[in-house]
Amino acid sequence: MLSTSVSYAPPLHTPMSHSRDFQLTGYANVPSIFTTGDIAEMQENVSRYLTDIAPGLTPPLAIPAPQKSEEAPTQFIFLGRMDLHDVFFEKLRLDPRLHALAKDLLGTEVEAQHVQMLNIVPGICRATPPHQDAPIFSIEPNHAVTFWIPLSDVDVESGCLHYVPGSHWNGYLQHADSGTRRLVEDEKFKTKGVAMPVEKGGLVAHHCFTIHYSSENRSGENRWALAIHFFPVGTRSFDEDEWIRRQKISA
Ligand SMILES: O=C(O)CCC(=O)C(=O)O
Repeated sequence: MLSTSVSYAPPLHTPMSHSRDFQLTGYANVPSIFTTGDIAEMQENVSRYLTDIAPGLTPPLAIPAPQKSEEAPTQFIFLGRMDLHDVFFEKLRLDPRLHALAKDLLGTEVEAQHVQMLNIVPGICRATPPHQDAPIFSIEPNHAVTFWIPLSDVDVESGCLHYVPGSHWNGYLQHADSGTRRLVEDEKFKTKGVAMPVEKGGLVAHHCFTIHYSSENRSGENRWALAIHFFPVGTRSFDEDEWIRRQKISA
């Protein structure tokens, strides 16, 4: 029998702390949800998709990067609705680990909507500017989570996401000058974000009102990340103009 009592500090990231972080800050950093084998399989299937499927698709389902020269091979910066075009990505959309996490974060039964791929090609693509996902989704209730799953370790140097803590509390923010309703004022928010490096196998999750952006990719390698969106069961979707009309816009 032990003569001294030992107290153990709770682990830094329990599922409880993910949902608490998400509610308080509008995001959560979830390490090691996938195994090394899972990520290798995702990488193989993304390569196959890029070779066999993407060249037969047109924007917005596959968006090529601007070509540096006519001879340069096509590089894609965005692949949309991969779950509709390939059974591997349809299975990923239904992954029970992701569903359990999304249900916990949103506090309700969920449906996964889209599997997308986002690439920042170094030297060609700009960093992703600050924005909220809500106007892109155009849904009610405005309660959704994006899982962002990089296929390699990402840090500030290679274009990780940055989140503005607590920004989800303010609802929809329109940027008067941007010419697009999807962006919020760049400079103001770029100093407020917290960098979210992710190690391969982990993901970051953000609420649809959380302001987020990426850093530039200076790594010399493509920065591939999958994004999957989860909405509460029964969510209604609107035309974007109609959705905008329905919002109360925060200053
Ligand atoms: O991959 C990126 O740089 C941006 C991703 C993003 O904005 C999103 O998934 O909501």
